Amino acid sequence: MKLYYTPKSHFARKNRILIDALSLEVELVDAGNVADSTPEIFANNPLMKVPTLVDGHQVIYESDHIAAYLVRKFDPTDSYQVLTNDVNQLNLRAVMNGVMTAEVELIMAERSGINTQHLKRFDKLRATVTQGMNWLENQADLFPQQPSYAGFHLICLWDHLLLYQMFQLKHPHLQQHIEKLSGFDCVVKSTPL
Ligand SMILES: N[C@@H](CCC(=O)N[C@@H](CS)C(=O)NCC(=O)O)C(=O)O
Repeated sequence: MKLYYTPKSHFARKNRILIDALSLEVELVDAGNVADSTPEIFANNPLMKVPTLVDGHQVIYESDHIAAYLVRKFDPTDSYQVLTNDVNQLNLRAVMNGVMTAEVELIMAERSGINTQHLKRFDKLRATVTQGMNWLENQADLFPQQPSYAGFHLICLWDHLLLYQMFQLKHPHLQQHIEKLSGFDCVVKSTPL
């Protein structure tokens, strides 16, 4: 299997942590510049995004679909609750994905030379991140105490926000979960530099 990723991609990191936690053999293929519009570097993902998983002739798009595919194939007991149907857990996942997407849009816009300040659309994306993080802080006790896919997701989101420094992180309840997860080997290995 091959995972097309970049070292800084927080979406791909969700898969990398899970892959390590399940001790799966997956070759990592660095897609390079994700701003490029060349489908080949994304394993022909028509959306031109990482991550993409290639398993023989099967190609899988979307980080959460990749996680579900790996768990269905290799982890029948679903050790990290990837396949949860719990509505609260799915809401956590939706908000984390929404915050990550809004942050990526801001980063990509600035990288392509757009000054995102004082533009209504980008103000909304900034508000999405701020409100999303505040919502997660208020729901922090929904995160499992044991290592879980929700926890892996949170640390990917958190470390990426720290890396790009567009937002202040003052979320003590989330921070407690982050500190616990930061000691987990599979998490440390993929920390973005
Ligand atoms: N919903 C997708 C989001 C993937 C995503 O946005 N990836 C970013 C990198 S972190 C990307 O490749 N962006 C390229 C672009 O938007 O042009 C997933 O969960 O896999």
